[in-house]
Amino acid sequence: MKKALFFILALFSGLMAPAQNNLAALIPYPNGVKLLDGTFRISEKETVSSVPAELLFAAEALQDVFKQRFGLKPERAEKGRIRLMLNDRLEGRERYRLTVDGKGISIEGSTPAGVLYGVMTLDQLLLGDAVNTGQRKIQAVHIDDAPAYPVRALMLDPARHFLPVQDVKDYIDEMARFKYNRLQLHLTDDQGWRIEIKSRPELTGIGAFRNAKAQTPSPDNGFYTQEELRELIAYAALRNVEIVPEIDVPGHTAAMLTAYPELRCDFLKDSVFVLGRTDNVMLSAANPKVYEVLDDVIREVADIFPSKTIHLGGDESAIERNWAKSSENLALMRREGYTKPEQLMEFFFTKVLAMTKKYGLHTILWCELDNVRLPANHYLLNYPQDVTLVSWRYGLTPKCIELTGKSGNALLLAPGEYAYLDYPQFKNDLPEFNNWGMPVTPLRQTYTFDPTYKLAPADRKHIIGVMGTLWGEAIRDINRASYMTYPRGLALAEAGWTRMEYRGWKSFKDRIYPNLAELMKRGVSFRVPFEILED
Ligand code: TNX
Repeated sequence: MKKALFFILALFSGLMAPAQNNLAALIPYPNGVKLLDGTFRISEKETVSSVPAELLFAAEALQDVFKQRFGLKPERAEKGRIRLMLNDRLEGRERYRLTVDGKGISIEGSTPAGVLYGVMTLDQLLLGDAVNTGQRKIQAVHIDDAPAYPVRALMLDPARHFLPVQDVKDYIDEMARFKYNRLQLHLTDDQGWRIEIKSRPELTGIGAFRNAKAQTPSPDNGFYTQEELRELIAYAALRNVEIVPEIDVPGHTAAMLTAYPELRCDFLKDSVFVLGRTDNVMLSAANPKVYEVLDDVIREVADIFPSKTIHLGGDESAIERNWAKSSENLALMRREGYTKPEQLMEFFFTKVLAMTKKYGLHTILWCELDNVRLPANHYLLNYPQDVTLVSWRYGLTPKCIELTGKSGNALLLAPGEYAYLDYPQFKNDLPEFNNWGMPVTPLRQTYTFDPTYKLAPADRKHIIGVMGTLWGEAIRDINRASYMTYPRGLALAEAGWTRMEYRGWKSFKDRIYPNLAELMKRGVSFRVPFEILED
Protein backbone atom coordinates (compact mmCIF):
# COMPACT_ATOMS: atom_id res chain seq x y z
CA MET A 1 0.00 0.00 0.00
CA LYS A 2 2.76 2.39 1.02
CA LYS A 3 4.58 1.53 -2.15
CA ALA A 4 1.48 2.33 -4.20
CA LEU A 5 1.07 5.73 -2.59
CA PHE A 6 4.68 6.59 -3.14
CA PHE A 7 4.40 5.59 -6.76
CA ILE A 8 1.29 7.64 -7.42
CA LEU A 9 2.74 10.71 -5.70
CA ALA A 10 5.88 10.29 -7.73
CA LEU A 11 3.90 10.09 -10.92
CA PHE A 12 2.14 13.36 -10.35
CA SER A 13 5.04 15.30 -8.97
CA GLY A 14 7.26 14.40 -11.89
CA LEU A 15 9.82 13.33 -9.32
CA MET A 16 10.70 10.30 -11.32
CA ALA A 17 11.38 11.83 -14.69
CA PRO A 18 15.04 12.65 -14.39
CA ALA A 19 15.61 13.67 -18.01
CA GLN A 20 15.49 17.46 -17.77
CA ASN A 21 14.28 18.24 -21.23
CA ASN A 22 11.20 17.89 -23.32
CA LEU A 23 12.20 14.45 -24.58
CA ALA A 24 11.28 12.97 -21.21
CA ALA A 25 7.90 11.59 -22.27
CA LEU A 26 8.49 10.40 -25.83
CA ILE A 27 7.09 6.90 -26.45
CA PRO A 28 7.80 5.42 -28.89
CA TYR A 29 11.11 7.26 -29.03
CA PRO A 30 11.62 8.92 -32.43
CA ASN A 31 14.24 7.69 -34.87
CA GLY A 32 15.81 11.10 -35.36
CA VAL A 33 15.85 13.85 -32.70
CA LYS A 34 17.99 16.94 -32.51
CA LEU A 35 17.60 19.35 -29.60
CA LEU A 36 18.32 22.94 -30.65
CA ASP A 37 19.09 26.12 -28.81
CA GLY A 38 16.24 28.41 -27.92
CA THR A 39 12.63 28.02 -26.92
CA PHE A 40 9.23 28.77 -28.31
CA ARG A 41 6.92 30.55 -25.90
CA ILE A 42 3.30 29.73 -26.44
CA SER A 43 1.06 32.77 -26.13
CA GLU A 44 -2.57 32.88 -25.04
CA LYS A 45 -3.56 33.91 -28.52
CA GLU A 46 -1.75 31.23 -30.43
CA THR A 47 -3.31 30.27 -33.75
CA VAL A 48 -3.09 27.20 -35.93
CA SER A 49 -2.65 27.88 -39.62
CA SER A 50 -5.52 26.78 -41.82
CA VAL A 51 -5.22 23.33 -43.32
CA PRO A 52 -6.52 21.37 -46.29
CA ALA A 53 -9.56 19.19 -45.65
CA GLU A 54 -7.48 16.00 -45.25
CA LEU A 55 -5.73 17.54 -42.27
CA LEU A 56 -8.83 18.64 -40.39
CA PHE A 57 -8.67 15.67 -38.04
CA ALA A 58 -5.00 16.33 -37.24
CA ALA A 59 -5.79 20.03 -36.71
CA GLU A 60 -8.55 19.14 -34.28
CA ALA A 61 -6.20 16.75 -32.49
CA LEU A 62 -3.74 19.63 -32.20
CA GLN A 63 -6.37 21.96 -30.77
CA ASP A 64 -7.21 19.25 -28.29
CA VAL A 65 -3.55 18.98 -27.28
CA PHE A 66 -3.47 22.71 -26.49
CA LYS A 67 -6.67 22.43 -24.55
CA GLN A 68 -5.42 19.49 -22.49
CA ARG A 69 -1.95 20.88 -21.84
CA PHE A 70 -2.64 24.61 -21.41
CA GLY A 71 -6.38 25.12 -21.31
CA LEU A 72 -6.09 27.04 -24.60
CA LYS A 73 -8.10 26.61 -27.74
CA PRO A 74 -6.08 28.11 -30.57
CA GLU A 75 -8.28 29.35 -33.40
CA ARG A 76 -7.60 28.54 -37.00
CA ALA A 77 -6.05 31.52 -38.84
CA GLU A 78 -4.51 31.90 -42.24
CA LYS A 79 -1.01 32.40 -40.91
CA GLY A 80 -0.76 30.77 -37.50
CA ARG A 81 2.56 30.20 -35.78
CA ILE A 82 1.68 26.53 -35.55
CA ARG A 83 1.62 24.97 -38.97
CA LEU A 84 0.45 21.59 -40.23
CA MET A 85 1.39 20.76 -43.81
CA LEU A 86 1.26 18.02 -46.36
CA ASN A 87 4.54 17.64 -48.16
CA ASP A 88 4.61 14.90 -50.76
CA ARG A 89 8.36 15.15 -51.12
CA LEU A 90 8.75 13.53 -47.70
CA GLU A 91 9.17 9.84 -48.36
CA GLY A 92 7.19 7.31 -46.33
CA ARG A 93 3.50 7.20 -45.45
CA GLU A 94 3.98 7.59 -41.71
CA ARG A 95 7.05 9.76 -41.66
CA TYR A 96 6.75 13.24 -40.17
CA ARG A 97 8.98 16.21 -39.57
CA LEU A 98 8.40 18.33 -36.50
CA THR A 99 10.35 21.53 -36.03
CA VAL A 100 10.17 23.88 -33.07
CA ASP A 101 12.15 27.09 -33.13
CA GLY A 102 11.84 30.57 -31.65
CA LYS A 103 9.20 31.46 -34.23
CA GLY A 104 6.81 28.57 -34.07
CA ILE A 105 6.03 24.91 -34.55
CA SER A 106 5.72 23.17 -37.89
CA ILE A 107 4.66 19.62 -38.60
CA GLU A 108 4.79 18.07 -42.03
CA GLY A 109 4.12 14.65 -43.48
CA SER A 110 3.35 13.25 -46.89
CA THR A 111 -0.01 11.91 -45.62
CA PRO A 112 -2.53 12.87 -42.93
CA ALA A 113 -1.21 9.88 -40.94
CA GLY A 114 2.28 11.34 -40.81
CA VAL A 115 0.96 14.75 -39.76
CA LEU A 116 -1.19 13.17 -37.05
CA TYR A 117 1.87 11.35 -35.71
CA GLY A 118 3.70 14.68 -35.59
CA VAL A 119 0.86 16.03 -33.44
CA MET A 120 1.07 13.00 -31.14
CA THR A 121 4.80 13.57 -30.72
CA LEU A 122 4.26 17.27 -30.05
CA ASP A 123 1.80 16.31 -27.34
CA GLN A 124 4.46 14.20 -25.65
CA LEU A 125 7.05 16.98 -26.01
CA LEU A 126 4.68 19.33 -24.20
CA LEU A 127 4.05 16.67 -21.59
CA GLY A 128 7.82 16.35 -21.08
CA ASP A 129 8.14 20.11 -20.70
CA ALA A 130 5.16 20.31 -18.42
CA VAL A 131 6.67 17.62 -16.20
CA ASN A 132 9.95 19.48 -15.99
CA THR A 133 8.99 23.14 -15.93
CA GLY A 134 5.24 23.40 -15.80
CA GLN A 135 5.53 26.39 -18.13
CA ARG A 136 3.97 27.28 -21.43
CA LYS A 137 7.12 26.97 -23.44
CA ILE A 138 8.84 24.39 -25.50
CA GLN A 139 12.50 23.79 -26.20
CA ALA A 140 13.59 24.09 -29.82
CA VAL A 141 13.93 20.72 -31.47
CA HIS A 142 13.98 19.06 -34.87
CA ILE A 143 12.49 15.60 -35.19
CA ASP A 144 12.53 13.66 -38.44
CA ASP A 145 10.89 10.39 -37.63
CA ALA A 146 9.58 7.28 -39.40
CA PRO A 147 8.73 3.80 -38.10
CA ALA A 148 11.16 0.89 -38.03
CA TYR A 149 8.33 -1.44 -39.14
CA PRO A 150 5.24 -0.80 -41.26
CA VAL A 151 2.92 -2.83 -38.98
CA ARG A 152 2.49 -2.09 -35.27
CA ALA A 153 -0.52 -4.02 -34.09
CA LEU A 154 -2.53 -4.98 -31.07
CA MET A 155 -5.12 -7.75 -31.01
CA LEU A 156 -8.33 -7.72 -29.02
CA ASP A 157 -10.43 -10.83 -28.51
CA PRO A 158 -14.12 -9.97 -28.25
CA ALA A 159 -14.91 -13.62 -29.10
CA ARG A 160 -14.11 -14.92 -25.61
CA HIS A 161 -15.73 -11.93 -23.91
CA PHE A 162 -17.65 -9.44 -25.95
CA LEU A 163 -16.46 -5.82 -25.87
CA PRO A 164 -18.98 -3.12 -26.81
CA VAL A 165 -18.16 -0.78 -29.72
CA GLN A 166 -17.55 2.26 -27.52
CA ASP A 167 -14.95 0.34 -25.51
CA VAL A 168 -13.14 -0.68 -28.68
CA LYS A 169 -13.12 2.98 -29.77
CA ASP A 170 -11.59 4.02 -26.47
CA TYR A 171 -8.95 1.33 -26.88
CA ILE A 172 -8.18 2.64 -30.39
CA ASP A 173 -7.77 6.19 -29.02
CA GLU A 174 -4.96 5.01 -26.78
CA MET A 175 -3.33 2.89 -29.47
CA ALA A 176 -3.14 5.87 -31.80
CA ARG A 177 -1.32 7.97 -29.22
CA PHE A 178 1.50 5.44 -29.25
CA LYS A 179 1.51 5.10 -33.03
CA TYR A 180 -0.01 1.65 -33.30
CA ASN A 181 -1.54 1.38 -36.74
CA ARG A 182 -3.39 -1.94 -36.72
CA LEU A 183 -6.05 -3.49 -34.53
CA GLN A 184 -6.73 -7.15 -35.18
CA LEU A 185 -10.18 -8.12 -33.99
CA HIS A 186 -10.41 -11.82 -33.15
CA LEU A 187 -14.09 -11.98 -34.06
CA THR A 188 -14.76 -15.70 -33.81
CA ASP A 189 -13.68 -18.52 -31.55
CA ASP A 190 -15.09 -21.44 -29.59
CA GLN A 191 -16.79 -19.06 -27.20
CA GLY A 192 -18.53 -16.70 -29.60
CA TRP A 193 -19.19 -15.55 -33.16
CA ARG A 194 -19.20 -11.75 -33.04
CA ILE A 195 -19.69 -10.50 -36.61
CA GLU A 196 -23.05 -10.22 -38.32
CA ILE A 197 -23.21 -12.21 -41.55
CA LYS A 198 -26.48 -11.29 -43.22
CA SER A 199 -26.74 -14.38 -45.41
CA ARG A 200 -26.11 -16.65 -42.41
CA PRO A 201 -28.07 -15.15 -39.51
CA GLU A 202 -27.66 -18.31 -37.38
CA LEU A 203 -23.97 -17.53 -36.89
CA THR A 204 -24.79 -14.68 -34.55
CA GLY A 205 -28.37 -15.72 -33.74
CA ILE A 206 -27.00 -18.80 -32.00
CA GLY A 207 -23.22 -18.37 -31.97
CA ALA A 208 -23.11 -14.95 -30.29
CA PHE A 209 -24.92 -16.04 -27.14
CA ARG A 210 -22.83 -18.29 -24.96
CA ASN A 211 -25.03 -17.76 -21.97
CA ALA A 212 -28.61 -17.51 -23.10
CA LYS A 213 -29.80 -17.17 -19.53
CA ALA A 214 -27.53 -14.27 -18.69
CA GLN A 215 -29.07 -10.91 -18.26
CA THR A 216 -27.97 -8.59 -20.99
CA PRO A 217 -25.58 -6.93 -21.28
CA SER A 218 -23.21 -9.75 -20.43
CA PRO A 219 -19.68 -10.22 -21.73
CA ASP A 220 -20.77 -13.74 -22.72
CA ASN A 221 -23.17 -12.39 -25.29
CA GLY A 222 -23.17 -9.92 -28.13
CA PHE A 223 -21.99 -9.23 -31.65
CA TYR A 224 -21.16 -6.33 -33.94
CA THR A 225 -23.62 -5.46 -36.67
CA GLN A 226 -22.14 -4.65 -40.07
CA GLU A 227 -23.15 -1.05 -39.59
CA GLU A 228 -21.31 -0.88 -36.28
CA LEU A 229 -18.23 -2.40 -37.86
CA ARG A 230 -18.29 0.14 -40.67
CA GLU A 231 -18.51 2.93 -38.15
CA LEU A 232 -15.67 1.47 -36.13
CA ILE A 233 -13.51 1.07 -39.24
CA ALA A 234 -14.04 4.74 -40.14
CA TYR A 235 -13.32 5.83 -36.57
CA ALA A 236 -10.08 3.86 -36.57
CA ALA A 237 -9.05 5.02 -40.05
CA LEU A 238 -9.10 8.67 -38.96
CA ARG A 239 -6.55 7.68 -36.32
CA ASN A 240 -4.43 5.73 -38.83
CA VAL A 241 -5.53 2.42 -37.37
CA GLU A 242 -6.49 -0.32 -39.79
CA ILE A 243 -8.90 -2.91 -38.47
CA VAL A 244 -8.10 -6.45 -39.55
CA PRO A 245 -10.86 -8.96 -38.89
CA GLU A 246 -9.99 -12.48 -37.82
CA ILE A 247 -12.31 -15.36 -38.63
CA ASP A 248 -10.57 -18.33 -37.01
CA VAL A 249 -10.92 -21.60 -38.97
CA PRO A 250 -10.86 -24.61 -39.13
CA GLY A 251 -10.28 -25.04 -35.35
CA HIS A 252 -11.60 -22.69 -32.65
CA THR A 253 -15.02 -23.03 -34.27
CA ALA A 254 -17.35 -24.32 -31.51
CA ALA A 255 -19.55 -21.22 -31.72
CA MET A 256 -19.89 -21.57 -35.48
CA LEU A 257 -20.60 -25.27 -35.10
CA THR A 258 -23.24 -24.66 -32.48
CA ALA A 259 -25.03 -22.72 -35.19
CA TYR A 260 -24.24 -25.30 -37.91
CA PRO A 261 -23.66 -28.69 -36.21
CA GLU A 262 -23.70 -30.53 -39.55
CA LEU A 263 -20.37 -28.92 -40.55
CA ARG A 264 -18.26 -30.56 -37.85
CA CYS A 265 -16.11 -33.66 -38.17
CA ASP A 266 -18.27 -36.75 -37.93
CA PHE A 267 -16.55 -38.29 -34.91
CA LEU A 268 -17.41 -35.33 -32.74
CA LYS A 269 -20.73 -35.23 -30.96
CA ASP A 270 -21.07 -31.82 -29.38
CA SER A 271 -19.71 -28.38 -29.66
CA VAL A 272 -19.91 -26.57 -26.38
CA PHE A 273 -19.03 -23.06 -25.38
CA VAL A 274 -16.61 -23.64 -22.54
CA LEU A 275 -14.68 -20.60 -21.48
CA GLY A 276 -10.96 -21.13 -21.13
CA ARG A 277 -10.91 -24.37 -23.03
CA THR A 278 -9.97 -24.68 -26.64
CA ASP A 279 -12.53 -27.07 -27.90
CA ASN A 280 -11.72 -30.15 -29.91
CA VAL A 281 -14.46 -29.36 -32.33
CA MET A 282 -13.35 -28.59 -35.87
CA LEU A 283 -14.84 -27.95 -39.26
CA SER A 284 -14.81 -30.99 -41.51
CA ALA A 285 -12.38 -30.56 -44.37
CA ALA A 286 -14.37 -33.00 -46.48
CA ASN A 287 -17.84 -31.48 -46.29
CA PRO A 288 -18.62 -29.22 -49.28
CA LYS A 289 -21.16 -27.28 -47.20
CA VAL A 290 -18.30 -25.97 -45.06
CA TYR A 291 -16.96 -24.14 -48.07
CA GLU A 292 -20.38 -22.77 -48.99
CA VAL A 293 -20.75 -21.15 -45.56
CA LEU A 294 -17.19 -19.83 -45.62
CA ASP A 295 -17.73 -18.34 -49.07
CA ASP A 296 -20.68 -16.37 -47.72
CA VAL A 297 -18.69 -15.24 -44.69
CA ILE A 298 -15.65 -14.16 -46.68
CA ARG A 299 -17.74 -12.36 -49.29
CA GLU A 300 -19.47 -10.28 -46.62
CA VAL A 301 -16.24 -9.60 -44.73
CA ALA A 302 -14.67 -8.33 -47.98
CA ASP A 303 -17.63 -6.02 -48.41
CA ILE A 304 -17.36 -4.57 -44.88
CA PHE A 305 -13.59 -4.13 -44.54
CA PRO A 306 -12.01 -1.67 -46.93
CA SER A 307 -8.51 -2.69 -45.84
CA LYS A 308 -9.02 -5.90 -47.83
CA THR A 309 -7.03 -7.94 -45.35
CA ILE A 310 -8.42 -10.90 -43.44
CA HIS A 311 -6.85 -13.12 -40.80
CA LEU A 312 -8.16 -16.68 -41.12
CA GLY A 313 -6.63 -18.22 -38.00
CA GLY A 314 -5.38 -21.69 -38.87
CA ASP A 315 -3.89 -22.12 -35.39
CA GLU A 316 -3.81 -25.25 -33.28
CA SER A 317 -5.48 -27.32 -35.95
CA ALA A 318 -3.04 -29.28 -38.07
CA ILE A 319 -2.55 -32.16 -35.66
CA GLU A 320 -3.82 -30.96 -32.33
CA ARG A 321 -7.49 -31.47 -32.93
CA ASN A 322 -7.29 -35.05 -34.13
CA TRP A 323 -8.61 -34.05 -37.51
CA ALA A 324 -7.67 -37.41 -38.92
CA LYS A 325 -10.04 -39.20 -36.58
CA SER A 326 -12.92 -38.17 -38.77
CA SER A 327 -14.00 -40.88 -41.20
CA GLU A 328 -14.98 -38.18 -43.72
CA ASN A 329 -11.54 -36.65 -43.49
CA LEU A 330 -9.83 -40.05 -43.66
CA ALA A 331 -11.73 -40.86 -46.84
CA LEU A 332 -10.61 -37.54 -48.25
CA MET A 333 -6.99 -38.32 -47.35
CA ARG A 334 -7.19 -41.69 -49.10
CA ARG A 335 -8.75 -40.12 -52.16
CA GLU A 336 -6.05 -37.45 -52.38
CA GLY A 337 -3.21 -39.83 -51.47
CA TYR A 338 -2.30 -37.88 -48.31
CA THR A 339 -0.17 -39.53 -45.66
CA LYS A 340 -0.21 -36.83 -42.98
CA PRO A 341 -3.13 -34.99 -41.40
CA GLU A 342 -1.30 -31.70 -41.97
CA GLN A 343 -2.04 -32.15 -45.66
CA LEU A 344 -5.70 -31.70 -44.81
CA MET A 345 -4.77 -28.17 -43.74
CA GLU A 346 -3.33 -27.52 -47.16
CA PHE A 347 -6.41 -28.96 -48.81
CA PHE A 348 -8.67 -26.81 -46.64
CA PHE A 349 -6.71 -23.59 -47.08
CA THR A 350 -6.23 -24.07 -50.81
CA LYS A 351 -10.00 -23.90 -51.11
CA VAL A 352 -10.45 -21.04 -48.65
CA LEU A 353 -7.59 -18.98 -50.08
CA ALA A 354 -9.18 -19.26 -53.52
CA MET A 355 -12.19 -17.51 -51.96
CA THR A 356 -10.20 -14.72 -50.37
CA LYS A 357 -8.46 -14.20 -53.70
CA LYS A 358 -11.81 -14.14 -55.51
CA TYR A 359 -13.04 -11.39 -53.18
CA GLY A 360 -9.81 -9.43 -53.40
CA LEU A 361 -8.58 -10.07 -49.86
CA HIS A 362 -5.03 -10.52 -48.64
CA THR A 363 -4.80 -13.38 -46.12
CA ILE A 364 -2.94 -13.66 -42.83
CA LEU A 365 -2.61 -16.91 -40.85
CA TRP A 366 -1.06 -17.91 -37.53
CA CYS A 367 2.23 -19.58 -38.36
CA GLU A 368 2.27 -23.33 -37.76
CA LEU A 369 5.65 -24.07 -39.30
CA ASP A 370 7.32 -24.28 -35.90
CA ASN A 371 4.77 -26.30 -33.97
CA VAL A 372 6.61 -27.81 -31.01
CA ARG A 373 4.28 -30.76 -30.82
CA LEU A 374 5.39 -31.98 -34.20
CA PRO A 375 8.31 -34.40 -34.47
CA ALA A 376 11.65 -33.01 -35.62
CA ASN A 377 11.27 -34.28 -39.17
CA HIS A 378 7.66 -33.29 -39.45
CA TYR A 379 5.85 -32.44 -42.61
CA LEU A 380 6.20 -28.71 -43.21
CA LEU A 381 3.02 -27.04 -44.35
CA ASN A 382 3.22 -25.37 -47.72
CA TYR A 383 1.88 -21.89 -47.25
CA PRO A 384 1.39 -20.01 -50.51
CA GLN A 385 3.90 -17.16 -50.71
CA ASP A 386 1.31 -14.42 -50.78
CA VAL A 387 0.02 -15.33 -47.30
CA THR A 388 1.37 -13.30 -44.38
CA LEU A 389 2.14 -15.39 -41.29
CA VAL A 390 2.21 -14.46 -37.62
CA SER A 391 4.74 -16.14 -35.33
CA TRP A 392 3.29 -16.73 -31.88
CA ARG A 393 4.51 -19.90 -30.15
CA TYR A 394 6.55 -19.35 -27.00
CA GLY A 395 10.26 -19.28 -27.79
CA LEU A 396 9.89 -20.33 -31.41
CA THR A 397 9.99 -17.02 -33.26
CA PRO A 398 13.66 -17.36 -34.33
CA LYS A 399 12.78 -20.69 -35.95
CA CYS A 400 9.75 -19.14 -37.57
CA ILE A 401 11.81 -16.24 -38.97
CA GLU A 402 14.23 -18.74 -40.47
CA LEU A 403 11.52 -20.93 -42.01
CA THR A 404 9.50 -18.06 -43.43
CA GLY A 405 12.72 -16.56 -44.76
CA LYS A 406 13.06 -19.75 -46.79
CA SER A 407 9.41 -20.07 -47.77
CA GLY A 408 9.15 -16.43 -48.81
CA ASN A 409 6.22 -15.45 -46.56
CA ALA A 410 5.95 -12.04 -44.94
CA LEU A 411 6.02 -12.36 -41.15
CA LEU A 412 4.48 -10.44 -38.28
CA LEU A 413 6.00 -11.10 -34.85
CA ALA A 414 3.81 -11.85 -31.82
CA PRO A 415 6.15 -14.02 -29.74
CA GLY A 416 4.50 -15.57 -26.67
CA GLU A 417 7.40 -14.68 -24.42
CA TYR A 418 7.16 -10.92 -25.09
CA ALA A 419 3.91 -10.03 -26.78
CA TYR A 420 1.19 -12.10 -25.10
CA LEU A 421 -0.66 -9.46 -23.16
CA ASP A 422 -2.97 -12.05 -21.60
CA TYR A 423 0.00 -13.46 -19.68
CA PRO A 424 0.23 -12.29 -16.05
CA GLN A 425 2.49 -9.36 -15.24
CA PHE A 426 3.42 -10.75 -11.84
CA LYS A 427 2.92 -14.02 -10.02
CA ASN A 428 -0.62 -13.66 -8.75
CA ASP A 429 -1.90 -11.34 -11.41
CA LEU A 430 -4.66 -13.63 -12.60
CA PRO A 431 -5.80 -15.43 -9.45
CA GLU A 432 -9.22 -16.13 -10.91
CA PHE A 433 -7.98 -17.49 -14.19
CA ASN A 434 -4.78 -19.22 -15.01
CA ASN A 435 -5.82 -22.68 -15.95
CA TRP A 436 -2.71 -23.63 -17.82
CA GLY A 437 -0.08 -21.75 -15.87
CA MET A 438 0.45 -18.86 -18.22
CA PRO A 439 4.04 -17.67 -17.85
CA VAL A 440 4.67 -14.41 -15.99
CA THR A 441 5.69 -11.70 -18.44
CA PRO A 442 6.77 -8.53 -16.65
CA LEU A 443 7.24 -5.15 -18.33
CA ARG A 444 10.99 -5.47 -18.52
CA GLN A 445 10.80 -8.77 -20.34
CA THR A 446 8.42 -7.31 -22.91
CA TYR A 447 10.76 -4.35 -23.31
CA THR A 448 13.73 -6.59 -24.09
CA PHE A 449 11.95 -7.79 -27.25
CA ASP A 450 14.29 -7.06 -30.15
CA PRO A 451 12.41 -7.72 -33.42
CA THR A 452 15.70 -7.88 -35.33
CA TYR A 453 16.89 -10.89 -33.31
CA LYS A 454 20.32 -9.49 -34.19
CA LEU A 455 20.03 -11.04 -37.62
CA ALA A 456 21.66 -9.63 -40.73
CA PRO A 457 19.19 -7.39 -42.60
CA ALA A 458 18.95 -9.88 -45.47
CA ASP A 459 17.76 -12.60 -43.07
CA ARG A 460 14.98 -10.51 -41.59
CA LYS A 461 13.75 -8.39 -44.44
CA HIS A 462 10.46 -10.32 -44.50
CA ILE A 463 9.55 -9.15 -40.97
CA ILE A 464 6.78 -6.58 -41.38
CA GLY A 465 6.14 -5.71 -37.76
CA VAL A 466 5.09 -6.49 -34.24
CA MET A 467 1.77 -7.45 -32.64
CA GLY A 468 0.70 -7.65 -29.01
CA THR A 469 -2.08 -10.20 -28.52
CA LEU A 470 -4.62 -9.85 -25.75
CA TRP A 471 -6.42 -13.19 -25.68
CA GLY A 472 -9.72 -12.76 -23.93
CA GLU A 473 -10.39 -15.80 -21.78
CA ALA A 474 -9.77 -13.77 -18.62
CA ILE A 475 -10.62 -10.34 -20.02
CA ARG A 476 -14.16 -9.63 -18.96
CA ASP A 477 -14.23 -5.93 -19.75
CA ILE A 478 -12.25 -3.06 -21.20
CA ASN A 479 -10.75 -2.05 -17.85
CA ARG A 480 -9.18 -5.46 -17.57
CA ALA A 481 -8.11 -5.19 -21.21
CA SER A 482 -6.25 -1.93 -20.66
CA TYR A 483 -4.84 -3.11 -17.32
CA MET A 484 -3.27 -6.05 -19.16
CA THR A 485 -2.19 -3.90 -22.11
CA TYR A 486 -0.45 -1.09 -20.23
CA PRO A 487 2.34 -0.47 -19.61
CA ARG A 488 3.53 -3.47 -21.65
CA GLY A 489 1.78 -1.99 -24.69
CA LEU A 490 4.13 1.00 -24.41
CA ALA A 491 7.11 -1.36 -24.62
CA LEU A 492 5.70 -3.09 -27.69
CA ALA A 493 4.87 0.22 -29.34
CA GLU A 494 8.53 1.11 -29.04
CA ALA A 495 9.63 -2.32 -30.31
CA GLY A 496 7.61 -1.74 -33.48
CA TRP A 497 8.51 1.89 -34.08
CA THR A 498 11.96 2.63 -32.67
CA ARG A 499 15.16 1.31 -34.14
CA MET A 500 17.26 -0.67 -31.67
CA GLU A 501 20.03 1.95 -31.58
CA TYR A 502 17.60 4.43 -29.97
CA ARG A 503 16.13 2.03 -27.45
CA GLY A 504 17.21 1.29 -23.91
CA TRP A 505 15.53 0.05 -20.74
CA LYS A 506 16.87 2.81 -18.52
CA SER A 507 15.64 5.56 -20.78
CA PHE A 508 12.30 3.82 -21.37
CA LYS A 509 11.80 3.34 -17.65
CA ASP A 510 12.07 7.09 -17.14
CA ARG A 511 9.85 7.94 -20.08
CA ILE A 512 6.95 5.78 -18.95
CA TYR A 513 6.22 7.73 -15.74
CA PRO A 514 4.68 10.84 -17.29
CA ASN A 515 2.78 8.61 -19.70
CA LEU A 516 1.36 6.50 -16.89
CA ALA A 517 0.19 9.65 -15.17
CA GLU A 518 -1.54 10.65 -18.38
CA LEU A 519 -3.24 7.26 -18.68
CA MET A 520 -4.49 7.76 -15.15
CA LYS A 521 -5.84 11.22 -15.96
CA ARG A 522 -7.69 9.83 -18.95
CA GLY A 523 -9.21 7.08 -16.83
CA VAL A 524 -7.34 4.26 -18.57
CA SER A 525 -6.43 1.44 -16.23
CA PHE A 526 -2.92 0.01 -16.21
CA ARG A 527 -0.77 -2.09 -13.97
CA VAL A 528 1.63 -0.19 -11.74
CA PRO A 529 5.01 -1.79 -12.49
CA PHE A 530 6.33 -1.66 -8.92
CA GLU A 531 9.25 -3.91 -9.66
CA ILE A 532 11.00 -1.36 -11.84
CA LEU A 533 11.59 0.89 -8.82
CA GLU A 534 14.18 -1.62 -7.71
CA ASP A 535 15.50 -2.42 -11.13
C1 TNX B 1 -3.30 -19.84 -27.90
S1 TNX B 1 -2.10 -17.97 -29.80
C2 TNX B 1 -4.26 -19.41 -28.81
C3 TNX B 1 -5.46 -18.73 -28.30
C4 TNX B 1 -5.51 -18.68 -26.79
C5 TNX B 1 -4.13 -18.31 -26.27
C6 TNX B 1 -4.07 -18.12 -24.78
C7 TNX B 1 -3.10 -18.66 -30.72
C8 TNX B 1 -2.90 -18.44 -32.13
N1 TNX B 1 -4.06 -19.43 -30.17
O1 TNX B 1 -6.62 -19.34 -28.82
O2 TNX B 1 -6.45 -17.73 -26.41
O3 TNX B 1 -3.22 -19.32 -26.65
O4 TNX B 1 -2.87 -17.50 -24.39
